[in-house]
Amino acid sequence: TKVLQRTRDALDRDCVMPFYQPKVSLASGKVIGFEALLRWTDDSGLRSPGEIAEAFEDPDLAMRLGSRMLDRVVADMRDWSGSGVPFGHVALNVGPREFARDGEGRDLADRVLATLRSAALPASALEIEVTERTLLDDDASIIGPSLRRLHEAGIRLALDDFGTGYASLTHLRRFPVSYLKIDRSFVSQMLVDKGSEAIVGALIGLARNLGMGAVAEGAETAAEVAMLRKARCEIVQGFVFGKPMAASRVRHFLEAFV
Ligand code: G
Ligand code: G
Ligand code: MN
Ligand code: NA
Repeated sequence: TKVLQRTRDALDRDCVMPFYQPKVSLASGKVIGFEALLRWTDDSGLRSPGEIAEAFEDPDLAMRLGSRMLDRVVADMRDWSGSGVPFGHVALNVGPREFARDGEGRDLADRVLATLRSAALPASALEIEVTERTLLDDDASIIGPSLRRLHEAGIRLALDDFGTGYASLTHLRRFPVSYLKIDRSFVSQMLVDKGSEAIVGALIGLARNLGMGAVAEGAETAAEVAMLRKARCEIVQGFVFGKPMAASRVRHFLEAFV
């Protein structure tokens, strides 16, 4: 289809890259890391992953997109490390198709750990984000073992879009989840809708009681941040602190951030 061809073109032209959105600790007020978000470009400029959603369902293209993102993220972290940019960590989104074994029989954990090792970066520099759907898709039992090996190596796992899916809570306990990321749809309604406020509070409490951290996504205003602070949310990500930016802007962003 057109989407798949467009994705192939973008990969072949080396026009797929990560943008980075800051994550802020409410306790320290500091940037503790960034989420890597895929961006691609064509003649009309910067495009988002939603426009190539179909490619993430294609086994071959999903693997190519995933390995391009991993390579670029690790290269950016190596550059930042080398020049003393205190980026904290980078959280990489990984979809269900990206766990497959490659031509050399390596699974996601093999690829991630080898790539980090080749750049002499510690496992703590990287986080992995998956959605509930990815955990539910684990029919071949490849995802669970990969995530456990990554966890044992020191890579933290965050459950993305939490609250919007349909994973039962027993799922949470079968996987080594360190953070729950509270979906933007709740955070953006929190000030105007009592139900969303209650859900955000409940999810933060759930994370704490399970020994996990809570990350609120999509905060756009100081009032939302104040409410999240009151609800004892540890980490906030959203336009209020910064939009996704090119790797080349991260150093300046950190220097200017107060
Ligand atoms: O940045 P934006 O709002 O356009 O992202 C849209 C969606 O694409 C988000 O749900 C995000 O999780 C997903 N996404 C962003 N980057 C990646 C990536 O590198 N890999 C995968 N699998 N999904 C991504
Ligand atoms: O699904 P995932 O959480 O991986 O994707 C995050 C998406 O949400 C990114 O595409 C990012 O651009 C977007 N996003 C992040 N913060 C905000 C925000 O404060 N407001 C809005 N509208 N979108 C946001
Ligand atoms: Mn995410
Ligand atoms: Na999310």
